[in-house]
Formats: sequence, structure tokens, C-alpha cells
Amino acid sequence: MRHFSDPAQARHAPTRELHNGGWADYAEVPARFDAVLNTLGPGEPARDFGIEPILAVHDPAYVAFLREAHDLWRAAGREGDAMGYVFPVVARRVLDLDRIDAKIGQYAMDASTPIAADTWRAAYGGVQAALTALDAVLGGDSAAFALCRPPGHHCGADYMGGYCYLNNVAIAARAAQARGVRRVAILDVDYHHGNGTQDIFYTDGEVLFASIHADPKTDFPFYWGHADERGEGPGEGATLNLPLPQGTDWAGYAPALQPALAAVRAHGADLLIVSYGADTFAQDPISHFRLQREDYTAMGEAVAALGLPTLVAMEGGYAVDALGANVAAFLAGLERTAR
Ligand code: OKP
Ligand code: ZN
Repeated sequence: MRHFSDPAQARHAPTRELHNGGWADYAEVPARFDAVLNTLGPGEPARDFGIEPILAVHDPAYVAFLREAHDLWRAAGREGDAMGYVFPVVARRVLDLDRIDAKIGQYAMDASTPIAADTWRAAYGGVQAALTALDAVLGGDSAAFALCRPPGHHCGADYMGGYCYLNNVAIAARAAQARGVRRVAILDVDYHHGNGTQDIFYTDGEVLFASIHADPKTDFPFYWGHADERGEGPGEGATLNLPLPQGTDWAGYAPALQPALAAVRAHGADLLIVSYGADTFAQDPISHFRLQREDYTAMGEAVAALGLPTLVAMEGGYAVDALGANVAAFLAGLERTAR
């Protein structure tokens, strides 16, 4: 299977995040990118599809903010990474304030998503990797892998969060539709609920969002991903949330995969996009499932059995030493079943 990335993605290097009331080392490290390439090989460079596919999903004012936030931060005399600390609950879109802290709060859902000097460039590169992999799939490859980093599934049309700035899979889904694909299914198997992706497609009946994740009662992002969130209006029934308890191993995970795959089948999707996070791994330092490397192969085989053209986009996975092998195991399973 071919895979795609942009070297600029390794330049995004925030130092710390606010977690449980204190500073924690930033878990979404550049070494994740190198670890995957070390295992899979260098792959192919992302091509540049421009800003338009990004603006098909994200608010132009949010994109402008992402591009300038770190410069504004420095201009305000600050050091290190730009990060907010006040978040508007009611009037998010009403005020247009100049103070950098107010701008950040307006466009952020948490303090886990600092903007460093090269954040925009890295996030842009990750989007282009996704779009290049999409192009491979639409061009006839049965599957392709985009080494997206930073990840994307927590950010919405006009907010960042959970280490995510641009929603790679949402942008790929809309780009596919612009090229004539009608029905898209997004299967999110990252440990955390993909609240941004859900949000973007919540009222859209043509894009299915199905997610298996840690119960948000105990895990980030808390406010989204509960089983009763099923979509709204024309999107009603096109969101499926399958929360699982901390400690879930493959024996508990595999049964949840079945209704998710059944929903993809029932959707009549022409294209499958997988938000693949390896943070369900037993040794993941910030997560609490118990999957093993070989379980990812079984997961890949189950996904391949759908028989759909498949774009796999990287989300989380923080056990850096095991990350390459956990990605390779999933891709091997995806390739094993002939289609
Ligand atoms: C991003 B993705 C740990 C705090 C965790 C943010 C989690 C974002 C996960 N120090 N807060 O879904 O893997
Ligand atoms: Zn995650």
C-alpha cells in the first residue's frame, strides 16, 4: 500500500499542555512522524492541492487565525507556544476581539492544542498528505495511507482542540465529494471520540460518522461521543457512537466493531475513510484500552472485508516505540484480504 506525507509535518513541536491542573510534556511529539516512516519506509511526498479543499470545511477566519496566531503571540511579547486560557461558552461567534488570548479562546476548545512556530505549515502538510492519498484511492488504489500529523479528528469547522488544527478526514471527505463521490463513510477507531469530525457532519446524511472510543464520561473530550448522539435533521442516524469502558481489550473491542462495520455497509458508502489511532494500544501512555499489535491486523482484515476503496488517515498513538509496528500491523491486515 502506498503512503504519503510531507517532511514539514515533523516541524510542529509544542512543548507542553495543560493536563489535570498541571503542565504535562506534549504527547503528540515529532518523533511519532519519524517512527512511522522508519517502519513503513519513506513513502511518497504529498502533492499540494492548495487551500481550497481546506476552506471547503473550515471557516476562513479560523484558517486566517491559525496562520497568524503564533506571530501575533510573539508580537504581544510572549514566548513559547501560543495557548489560550479563557473560552467563551455563549458568545463564541459574536465578538471580534484583538487580544491574542481572546482570539485563541474563541477558536479553541481546550488547552491541549498549543500553536508553535511551524504548526500551520505542519497541519497544512498533513492535509495535503490526506488529499494525495485520496487521489491515489480515487485513481484506483484499493487503499492508501496518509501519515497525518498533527491529527485532525478533534477540530471542527472553526475550532482547534485535542492536538488537532485541521480536520484531515473531513477535508478528504469533502474533496472526494467535489470529485463526484456521493456517499462517504468515516470510521474512527482512535481511542478518543472524534468530536470535530462528528460536529462537521452532524446534520449531513451523506457522510456517515461511526466511532468506537473510550467512554467520554471518563475520557477526553467529555462533552461529545455519548451513545445518544445520533445526528440531527437530514443527518439523523448518520452518526453512530460506540463508547467502551477503560480497560477494553480485543475481546471487548471486536464486538463493537461489528455494528460500526454494519453501519458503513448499510450507508451504501462509495468511499471509506478510516481515522486510525493506535492509542488503543495496551502500552499507550495517555490512554486506557488494551489492544495488542496483532489486534490491529485483525481490525484491518475486518475493515478490508467491507470491500470499499479505503483512505486511512493517521490520528493518535503515543507509544512512540511501538507506533510504526502498530500502523504497519493495521495496514497489513487491510491488504491481506484480496478485493
Ligand atoms: C488526540 B487524539 C494527556 C492529555 C490528553 C488531549 C488528548 C488528545 C488526543 N496528557 N488531552 O485523539 O489522539
Ligand atoms: Zn486519540
